[in-house]
Amino acid sequence: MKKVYVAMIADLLHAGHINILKEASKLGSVTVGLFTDKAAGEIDDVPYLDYEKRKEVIENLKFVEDVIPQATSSYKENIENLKPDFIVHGDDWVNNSQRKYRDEVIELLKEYGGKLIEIEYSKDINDLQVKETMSKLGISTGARLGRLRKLINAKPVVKILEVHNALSGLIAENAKETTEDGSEVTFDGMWSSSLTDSTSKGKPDIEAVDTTARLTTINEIFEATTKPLIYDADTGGKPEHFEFTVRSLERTGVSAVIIEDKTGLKKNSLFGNDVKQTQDSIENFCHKIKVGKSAQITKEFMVIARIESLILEAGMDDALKRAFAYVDAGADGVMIHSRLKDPAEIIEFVTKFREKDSHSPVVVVPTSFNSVTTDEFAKIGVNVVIYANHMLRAAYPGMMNVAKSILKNKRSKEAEPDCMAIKEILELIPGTK
Ligand code: SPV
Ligand code: MG
Repeated sequence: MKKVYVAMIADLLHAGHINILKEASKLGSVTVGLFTDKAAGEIDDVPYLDYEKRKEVIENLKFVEDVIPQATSSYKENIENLKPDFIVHGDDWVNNSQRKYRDEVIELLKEYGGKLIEIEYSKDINDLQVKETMSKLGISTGARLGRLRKLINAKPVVKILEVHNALSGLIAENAKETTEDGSEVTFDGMWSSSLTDSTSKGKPDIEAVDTTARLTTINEIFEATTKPLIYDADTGGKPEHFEFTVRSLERTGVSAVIIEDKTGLKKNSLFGNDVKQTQDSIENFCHKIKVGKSAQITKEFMVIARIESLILEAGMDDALKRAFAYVDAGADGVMIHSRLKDPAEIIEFVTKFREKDSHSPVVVVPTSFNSVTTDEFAKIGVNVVIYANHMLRAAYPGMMNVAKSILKNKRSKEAEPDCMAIKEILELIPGTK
């Protein structure tokens, strides 16, 4: 009996998968290399169902003899161990971001005379279409909430975009780009920024917009999107109040809250010491973290502690001391902030933190140190990168320029090229026709 190897993620099993497995079984005994969540994360596709659940489905298919994990997006290890006579794959990878793995497979098979069989990719049904249909149906509160932890565990780095209303939420949901290496990339989730939510409500970023108003924005965003959201809760307020904030966020389906270790009247961090800002004591802030952690009901919700030592020029040692203390107090991760253009202090912090703590998630907000790429952050051990204010900062100048152009020209004709076409806006939101 010939050995046949088929690698798949099989998150949402459909006729396309069955066709490949059926064809593969005609060649011999089929072993499925089931992508682990981490392996799928490497190709920017984190499954909704975890490995064990997917395995249960696949191993019960009549075309499948055995299921083994494929732990990386490269097929090398499993090919070398198994030496299959055939590898069967859809022909879609000839031209997509997985081409490099295809090239490697061809090289490896050549070494012992194995053969690659490519089956015509089912255009009428594929993963992307199924996922798009699913996202139109929406997502349950619990599934959205739990998604962030899954993404952090599976992906080299999680990319988060600021949102301040449903429309910017739709950009985070739908924006897609192909990078230089041919990979198709999307954002993984959203950031409800205190700065941009306050600004879009015409208020300063000083905790003046209350939690109810913030949650109204989030509910509007959640009606139009499916991706997970991280909530900027400023200082978290008094511990007694933070307890209720955690409950409300969880009930809404928010995945994580970030609180910063400041006290008194909060000002935006990017002011640094240009304005009066006071850092909380380690003891008080650890207490607040503990209150938040004991208030949550689900096991997936995350309380992330944000360290302001570099912002307030309290030094690297203070930043690290606080990071370890906050993790000990139960924080599910730390966010380190800096307002310097030079990323050196952020890199130093992450490197030193990782020397002692290899697993706690680290979050960065590269508004000032914007020269570093998400891949570079991933390499030094950052887990989550938040682009914290860019949607609102992009929208405002566009709107102001058009408003001024109408005033200047006493008509809107000149502003038209800077506006989205009417046809486009009419069709932007599905269901308007
Ligand atoms: C926010 O987006 O509101 C933040 C990040 O807290 S920063 O503005 O950089 O402080
Ligand atoms: Mg903020």
